[in-house]
Amino acid sequence: MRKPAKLVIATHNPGKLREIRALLAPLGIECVGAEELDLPEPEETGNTFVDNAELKARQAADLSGLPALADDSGLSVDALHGHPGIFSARWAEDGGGGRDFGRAMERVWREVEAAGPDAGRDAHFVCVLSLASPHGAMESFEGRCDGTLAWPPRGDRGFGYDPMFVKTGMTQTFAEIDPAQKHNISHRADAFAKLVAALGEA
Ligand code: ITT
Repeated sequence: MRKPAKLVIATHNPGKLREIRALLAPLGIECVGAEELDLPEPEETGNTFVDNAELKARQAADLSGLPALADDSGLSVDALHGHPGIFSARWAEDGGGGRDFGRAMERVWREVEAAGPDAGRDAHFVCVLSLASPHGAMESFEGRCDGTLAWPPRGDRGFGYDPMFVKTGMTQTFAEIDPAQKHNISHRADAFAKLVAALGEA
């Protein structure tokens, strides 16, 4: 796919929107958020990160008539056989239409402790970025960031599970470091580098 002049960022998550805008800024692409266009939030019916990223990108491209970039991401914990994974946002649902990541992180930690000390504390974030054209083309790029879980959660920057995630080789959580640093080393940055390389080759 060629580098688009204008792109819909097909997410309703303000934390992701901030990060994707920062990643796209150097590319000189005009970005518009899904909420600015009043696009509905699709139901994530897929069984994989790729399925869900592609269904979000496809819906936004079809409804807006513009190329659309969607992100499906999550935290996969080894001791929980990859959970919450694609259910990362759903583990935070508070029953009243909102999200409570404090509660979601507590559930992760509770289940990790229940798995016992031998299960370890390793985890990784996954991010799939899907770029859909309104004419039917679709390309997806997967990024990953390995690390370990920290408890209790630390830091008030970032979003989602950032306060309990320490990237391998680091000591601070993703919620303690400067967001600009996270943008260089995260699962989203990894996927984004692959996307940019593919656009450069088009
Ligand atoms: P959209 O579908 O509208 O993009 P969402 O929040 O529902 O927003 P996902 O279904 O992809 O997105 O859910 C992924 C969840 O995983 C997200 O809500 C975060 O809490 C978590 N997550 C993803 N990337 C993260 C990151 O960089 N840091 C911390 N948590 C992250």
